[in-house]
Amino acid sequence: MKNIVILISGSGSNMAAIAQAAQRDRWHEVFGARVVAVISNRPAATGLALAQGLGLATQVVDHTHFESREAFDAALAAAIDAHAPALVVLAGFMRILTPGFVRRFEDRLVNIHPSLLPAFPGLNTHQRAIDSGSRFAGATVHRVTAALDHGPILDQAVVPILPGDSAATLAARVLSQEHLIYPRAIASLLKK
Ligand code: NHR
Ligand code: GAR
Repeated sequence: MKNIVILISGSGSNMAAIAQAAQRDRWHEVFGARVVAVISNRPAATGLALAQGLGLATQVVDHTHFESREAFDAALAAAIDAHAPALVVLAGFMRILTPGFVRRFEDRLVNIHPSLLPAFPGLNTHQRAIDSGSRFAGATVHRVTAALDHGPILDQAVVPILPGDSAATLAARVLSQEHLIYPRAIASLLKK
């Protein structure tokens, strides 16, 4: 069995898109894969209730309870390891991971970032894309390496930046594409 663990911090819409694709496309039968747990670093993440509504087990590892990034990452790694995952999926997960954590899950760790990487890594992506005068924005699924938002690219989607866009209207347009490409990129990793 290929276990999938999804890490979230917020609304969890990418998590839900992946879990729904897994059910709809019968990943259990096709790939021997299943989403086994959703873990949030924020107890207030609304994605936790969404995951429970989809029948998924949830856990919280609250980063504010740890005095260093290393201590938080060690607790998070232990929670993940309990599921012996084939894939660890960052879906709106908002804590930078230490090199030790990345090494431990090397080749099993993927992220979706809401820009056309290598443009606009890091935070506040949408406003920076608008301010740059770019005509296009998008989303990128990539492998996670120690260098933030710089791992090998697995898939991308492009959307236009329209006159009058705010960060919020652009983010919504990008997010609807994320929900298509993230399940597709994960399915293609499970195929291997
Ligand atoms: N960790 C590593 N090592 N490499 C990557 O590529 C990572 C990663 C952890 C998260 C997601 C990423 C994104 O897609 C991601 C990629 C958080 C921050 C950040 O600055 C930056 C990028 C991403 C996620 N976080 C602040 C921090 O101090 C906290 C911000 C907050 O809590 O709101 O960790 O954009
Ligand atoms: C998504 O747009 C995701 O790409 C982005 O946050 C949103 C999370 O939405 N991720 C980051 O910015 C990571 N730093 P979701 O919780 O509804 O999936």
